[in-house]
Amino acid sequence: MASLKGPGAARAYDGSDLRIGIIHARWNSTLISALLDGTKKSLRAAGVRDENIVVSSVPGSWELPFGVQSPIRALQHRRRAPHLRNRPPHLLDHRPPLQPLLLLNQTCPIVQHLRLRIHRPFDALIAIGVLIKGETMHFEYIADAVSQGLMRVQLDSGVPVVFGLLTVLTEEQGMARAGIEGRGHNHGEDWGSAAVELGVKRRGGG
Ligand code: DLZ
Repeated sequence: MASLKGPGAARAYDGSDLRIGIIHARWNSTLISALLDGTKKSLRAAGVRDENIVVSSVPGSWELPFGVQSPIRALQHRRRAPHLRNRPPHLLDHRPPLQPLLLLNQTCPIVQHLRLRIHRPFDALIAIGVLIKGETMHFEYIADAVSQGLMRVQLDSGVPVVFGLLTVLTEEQGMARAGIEGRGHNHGEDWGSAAVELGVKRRGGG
């Protein structure tokens, strides 16, 4: 029988002009890797260009709210302090610094265009983590704090933060939700689609 779960059918949103940040935890790396692949697959399917998918990691899920907040803060800081604009991009932005190019020709339109892209904010962020319940209360504390933290970042900043945190009781439950070994459904695909839909809507589209 078909499952009733999931976001249901949505119209196709065009992500070709969106910039999406993915911040993932490194704990439970097999599951994370599959979820990351699923997320990128659906972003690309919606037209998001590879150069506009910026991936970064944090040690564990506990660090996800901070990891998601960092690029937003970095951009706000640059806006408030124009004299810092020529500094190398924030560590979440893996493209090389453009400083030498800027020194070479401050007025070149291509350089200006590239510089704008580097300083362009994210349209949506996706936080990915996997918490597997152990024998202690660790799971409950982290799950609750991370959920609250991610919600806070998205409401305080106005940048959509997709909740890609799996909170599972067993590894098997995680595998089914990461679509590993043909099992279940890869939830990362839903997270990518959600980011595109929210990014488009935030811009007033859809
Ligand atoms: C410590 C810990 C534990 C026990 N379990 C997980 C987990 O299942 N998933 C996860 O993403 N992270 C886990 N961590 C690490 C914490 O999230 C965090 O990285 C450390 O406590 C350091 O702050």
